[in-house]
Amino acid sequence: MTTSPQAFSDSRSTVSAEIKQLLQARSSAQGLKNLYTELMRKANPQKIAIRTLQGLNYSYHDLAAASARMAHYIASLGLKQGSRVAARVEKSPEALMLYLACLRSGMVFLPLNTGYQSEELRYFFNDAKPGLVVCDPSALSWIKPLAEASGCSYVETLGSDITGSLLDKSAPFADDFSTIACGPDALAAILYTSGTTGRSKGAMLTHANLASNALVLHHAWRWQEDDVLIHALPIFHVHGLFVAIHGALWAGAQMVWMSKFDPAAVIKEAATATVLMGVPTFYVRLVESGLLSAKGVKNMRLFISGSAPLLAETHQAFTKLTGHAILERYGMSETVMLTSNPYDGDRRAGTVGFALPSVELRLVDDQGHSISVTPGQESAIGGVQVRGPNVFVGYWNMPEKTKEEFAPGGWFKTGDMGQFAADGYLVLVGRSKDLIISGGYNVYPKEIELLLDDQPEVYESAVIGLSHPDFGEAVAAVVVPDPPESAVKMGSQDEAQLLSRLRSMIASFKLPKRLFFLQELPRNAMGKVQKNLLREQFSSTFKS
Ligand code: MLC
Repeated sequence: MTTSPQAFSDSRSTVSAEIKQLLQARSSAQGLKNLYTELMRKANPQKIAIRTLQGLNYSYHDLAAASARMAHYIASLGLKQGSRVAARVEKSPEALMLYLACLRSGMVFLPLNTGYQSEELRYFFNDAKPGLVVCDPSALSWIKPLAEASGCSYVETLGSDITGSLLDKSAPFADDFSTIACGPDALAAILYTSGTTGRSKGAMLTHANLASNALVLHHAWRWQEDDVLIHALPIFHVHGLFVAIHGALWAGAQMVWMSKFDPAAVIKEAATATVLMGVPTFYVRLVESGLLSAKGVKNMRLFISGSAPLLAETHQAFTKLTGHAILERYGMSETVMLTSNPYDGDRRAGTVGFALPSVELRLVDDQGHSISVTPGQESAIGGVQVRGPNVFVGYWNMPEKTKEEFAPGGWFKTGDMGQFAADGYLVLVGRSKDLIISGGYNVYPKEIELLLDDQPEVYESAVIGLSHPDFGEAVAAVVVPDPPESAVKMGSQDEAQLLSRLRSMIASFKLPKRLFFLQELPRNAMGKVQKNLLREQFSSTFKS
């Protein structure tokens, strides 16, 4: 059974009609030709699109002109439409222009976390086979050989200070570019998410996936041209790249651009801005800063949280300090945004609200049967499944994995467990997959366990998420050394040594914040490691 809550009922049919029109087949005159065209439809060329804290202003004309020059440069390489452009670059307005240039030239944007180390990049390059790799100038010496080894012929640099060969080579080209009409089903981006097996999967998102979601959120969150979004998220993930940037551009609004999250800077800008999007850690740190007040944020109209569960106590503390109820929503790389608490009405702590217009949600039992939902009654708990124009088309190069993750009828299995409250709010109650979400980043334990188990002093390991006051959950590892009896002798020096070796192999957000040594892992009768017992044993590790 799918939900039909009242929260979005007013806008549901209008938005659905608009989406239908937008996503019409490519032969149609009004249909979606290119996401870029839709994103820039309301753009006033003279208007400031991005203001940086360093005092630089970028108009909508600047975004269009610079992305045109880059699109010309990319087109001049002779890459086939649909070629991948991998970017491991620091956050900058020019990095956003690169994304727009990829859309315009029919390339597939592949953003990569700037924390990724060489083994992680080797995997992404070998899997996605990018035609062009763009990296920070400081990383060229080690990224170029990795890119070339994967068969990539073009490697350019882009610094966060308006430097790099990409800008130099794009500079001579014209300021206008005829954006390619690639149609709704063309891939716009591939976002890698790690997986339960330890192998990362590239979620393929089309122009239609992203455009339909941007349109839905435009209405749901009442974006206006005079909005000013505080943009403090990284731009290599769905949240910062699609939800935040698409929202602002679609409305022709302005962004205040921060290279990273800093509570004092956010609070200063909140005096004149109108919208903030963040992961729960942003809100925890804002509350703790001691700088929040209702007066200080009186111009703000909306605070949105997502990518990880927001604690009810943070929700309540924030309301007490500011008078604002944070709007919590729910999404993932494969589906962009699925649900949202209502703009008008009760933004309920501990819930993720209602299915967005055009998004269908259902809960299924262990056998995969749809759980029926009776209005006015709390539903049973079940696996959350979704379908709609926002749902990705599959994992890059992984047809079997893609098949596994979809149920008959085109329902995508989110891996989250949920329950509908009597009045239709969705409550996420757990995960069916072994996944840790730390400060809004997903970490699959298997990837870290495989790495640990490869170390000579490790016999076996179990990676778990422990409750953490700042990151929500933190990665921790329980290690059985080789030989296991030596666990009793292991101390902080061994822990530091092992962690320092891992640091050069994985992005730091995946690095366990603590390692514990045990002689053996607790196992059930089937031989499965009982991670719940380990989580219990070490539960107070990060308690403040
Ligand atoms: C940084 N560190 C983290 C971490 N971020 N460790 C675990 N989890 C994280 N999220 C590491 C740093 O490398 C450093 O390690 C140490 O922790 C302290 O760092 P910090 O200075 O306190 O962190 P900071 O740079 O301030 O970053 C914290 C943060 C950042 C929360 C601001 O992680 C962030 O911007 N998160 C947003 C993630 C995001 O955008 N997710 C969206 C995914 S899309 P050391 O060892 O060097 O000291 C998605 C779909 C959806 O999920 O629905 O949105």
